[in-house]
Amino acid sequence: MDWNDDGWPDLIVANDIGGGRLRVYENMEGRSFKRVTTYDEHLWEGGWMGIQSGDLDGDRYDEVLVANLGSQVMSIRNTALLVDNGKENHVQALVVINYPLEKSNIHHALLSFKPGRGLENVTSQTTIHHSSIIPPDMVYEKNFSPHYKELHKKSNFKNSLNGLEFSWGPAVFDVENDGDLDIYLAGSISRGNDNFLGDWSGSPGRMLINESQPGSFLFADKTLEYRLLDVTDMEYTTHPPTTCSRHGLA
Ligand SMILES: [Ca+2]
Ligand SMILES: [Ca+2]
Ligand SMILES: [Ca+2]
Repeated sequence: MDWNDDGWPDLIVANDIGGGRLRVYENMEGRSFKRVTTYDEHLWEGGWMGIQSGDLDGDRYDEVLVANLGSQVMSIRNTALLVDNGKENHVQALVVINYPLEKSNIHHALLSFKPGRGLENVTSQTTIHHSSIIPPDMVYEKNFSPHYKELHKKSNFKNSLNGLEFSWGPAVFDVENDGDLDIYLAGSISRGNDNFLGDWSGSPGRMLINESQPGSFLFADKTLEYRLLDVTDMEYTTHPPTTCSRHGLA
C-alpha cells in the first residue's frame, strides 16, 4: 500500500516468530526501500498477524490496520503474568510479559499517515463502541491482570481498539454501501491457558461499522446485528433484542 500517497507502493511486514517486530518500509521512487526507524523500538515487538489498508477516516490517506495477539493475553487467567520466575515461562510468553513493561505490543495497531509527521500510531485514540451484549472481556478492569491495573486505564482498554481480542487478520469493505470502509476482524478459538494467549474464552470475529470523521477514528461493534456469530443453533430471529444498545457500553 502507498501509505504516504507519493505514488510509490510501500511495504509493511507483520512478523510473528517468538515475538516478531513490525517492519515499515518506504519505497524510494522505485529504486529501493528505506526502513522507517520509528518502528525499530521495542514497542513494535509483537505477535503480528494479518494486515489490511484503506482510507478509514475519509482524509484520502490510507490507514494500516495490523492484527495482533489481542488484549485477552492480559486476562487474570493468564498464568504467564502471575509467575515471578521468568525461567518458568515458554519463550512465546515473553512478548506477553514484556507488554506491560512497554517493551512489546500485543494489541492490534492502527497506523495513520500525517503529512510532515509520517506514519503515526493512533491505536489508543481509535474509539470502539463495544457491543453491550458481547463486549470483549478485557474492557472490564476486574478481568485484567491484577499486577498491571494501571495499564488498563493508561492504554484505554475500555473504549479503544486495544480492548479487542486475538485476530488472524482484518478485512475492510463497505458493508452497508454508505461510502466508508468498515472492518471485519477475523477471530479464532483461543488456545486456552497455555501462557501464550492466556484465556479459555474464544475470540469471536468482530464486525466494526465505521463512524469515523477525518482525523477521528470511531467504530461500533455490530457483530450480533450482522448475525456473524458462527454458533450452532444460534437463534437470530430474536437476537439481538430490540433493547440492544446502539452505542455499546454505558
Ligand atoms: Ca509511497
Ligand atoms: Ca485516512
Ligand atoms: Ca460503510
